[in-house]
Amino acid sequence: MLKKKDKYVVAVVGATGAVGNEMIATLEQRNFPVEKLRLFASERSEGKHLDFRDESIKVETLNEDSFKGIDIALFSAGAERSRTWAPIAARSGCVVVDNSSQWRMDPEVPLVIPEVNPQDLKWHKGIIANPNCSTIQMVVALKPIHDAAKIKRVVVTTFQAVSGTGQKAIQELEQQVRALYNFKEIEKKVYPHQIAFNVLPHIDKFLENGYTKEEMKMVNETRKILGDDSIRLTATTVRVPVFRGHSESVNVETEKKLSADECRAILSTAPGVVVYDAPEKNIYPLPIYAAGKDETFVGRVREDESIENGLNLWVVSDNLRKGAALNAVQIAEKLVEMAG
Ligand code: NAP
Ligand code: 12T
Repeated sequence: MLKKKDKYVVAVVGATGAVGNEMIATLEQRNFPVEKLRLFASERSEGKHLDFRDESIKVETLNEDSFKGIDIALFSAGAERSRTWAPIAARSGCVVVDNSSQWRMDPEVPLVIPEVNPQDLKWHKGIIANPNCSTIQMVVALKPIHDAAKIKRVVVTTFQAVSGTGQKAIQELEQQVRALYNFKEIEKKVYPHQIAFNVLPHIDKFLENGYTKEEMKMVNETRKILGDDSIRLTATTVRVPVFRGHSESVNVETEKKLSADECRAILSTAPGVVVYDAPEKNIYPLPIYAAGKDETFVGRVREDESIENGLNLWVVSDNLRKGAALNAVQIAEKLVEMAG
């Protein structure tokens, strides 16, 4: 449990990455009560410094004693590092908010979206998991609908930005676009196919059931967060040549009937949601406008005319903000609020 203090010693593990960078910026922008910030990355980053407020902070490598004196550690250095280091950090008395997939489905680890299930923070044992980016924005939009009309089934297709895969994928899209404009050969290192001007129905690795791991994360994490295993859900996750901002086409079947107007009204008062829905004026959520913002934008709300009680939604959010860094910092803020 976090002890009440005026200010906390905070660590970011994976500080030089796409999510880590955003975590540092988010801590600063939200004025998190940081006493001291410690930054960790691999040996590759030795000697690097990163800015926080008006300080330049040296990036360190991890060792068994790294977490001594740290109150809260935000992890974004990949599942393998989380497997090894999160338990070591927790044993040092530090509360870990982990962004990787390593601990999400562990029954001992709460999986939390602060707007949806903050109560689950009460039973943490030192590690708290941040859900997958695609799951977070979908569930932020689904929760108020579930409360109002009980969701029976969800069919979701995602359109995911390359920044979800990290710095190397951002560079890969940039370099492929540049190469193609110069009639040069493209290089493929991160994705198995060209991502520039293409669409790949493949995120994370394939599993034996023919789905990808990303698709099954959406199914299993949603049930855990909503605490409802009766919800049926099926996903297709797709990579698109967008730098920042995941988009999702979400089809929902509910027990109770909700009209499109009722759904918009419910969503317009939901925490973290902005309804952006005026198709007659070409107004609907777009990743280029969601990038850099905190909210989850919902538009194209319409009834699914093929079933009794169905809705279609278009849900867009910044995968590095609400999908990762912001959700993690909001968890830390809740922990501070709850600290005794
Ligand atoms: P990234 O840009 O590739 O950054 C990876 C970070 O991990 C870098 O800071 C890297 O340091 C560090 N790292 C690698 N090996 C390390 C080691 N042995 N010890 C310490 N640090 C090490 O990746 P990213 O996109 O930021 O993603 C990082 C993690 O966040 C992944 O687990 C990913 O699954 C997760 N993630 C979660 C969500 C979400 O849905 N909540 C969204 C995106 C990503 P160097 O710069 O020194 O190599
Ligand atoms: N492979 O946090 O490639 O489990 O976009 C998030 C994003 C894993 C995760 C991606 C991934 C995660 C991606």
